Amino acid sequence: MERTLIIFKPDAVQRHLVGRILARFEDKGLRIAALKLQQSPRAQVEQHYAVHRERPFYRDLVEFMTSGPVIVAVLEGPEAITVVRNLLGATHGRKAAPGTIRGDFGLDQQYNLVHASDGPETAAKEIELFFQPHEIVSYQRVTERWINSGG
Ligand code: 3AN
Repeated sequence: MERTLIIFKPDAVQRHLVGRILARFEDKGLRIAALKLQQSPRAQVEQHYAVHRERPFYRDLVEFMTSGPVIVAVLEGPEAITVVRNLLGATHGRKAAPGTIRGDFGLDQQYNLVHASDGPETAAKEIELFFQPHEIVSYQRVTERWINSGG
């Protein structure tokens, strides 16, 4: 089992797409382990995107991510990090394959709807940055054995 952090960015909230996108993650069989709406503090966003600090789009990105509320979530499942990245598609909405979330819902590079962790180390760091341990819930669904045979 893996955990990954996702952020419904301000464009997803403003465009009323959160429910439809969250449904895709649920449809896939991923388990919601944590979920909350927040107005992100600037310092938290700066830390989250620290790897992009030197990139020309960094300031705009921080402005965008603090421009309105976001919904942050932890999703759980086998190989959840890769599974979620594949569901999202390429960074740029215009290049993302049809059938992916970005491919179906967006045309833009910055307004690309959802962030998702890109590896196990970043996932652990990002989950710690956005959630207190008590906000993450471990539980079994009654459908579990029909979703994951262990293979
Ligand atoms: P991803 O979200 O696919 O992991 P990253 O980590 O390369 O993409 O970029 C982080 C965020 O920075 C993207 N989600 C997007 O909002 C923004 N971004 C990336 N590249 C650009 C760019 N060239 N111009 C503007 N914004 C960008």
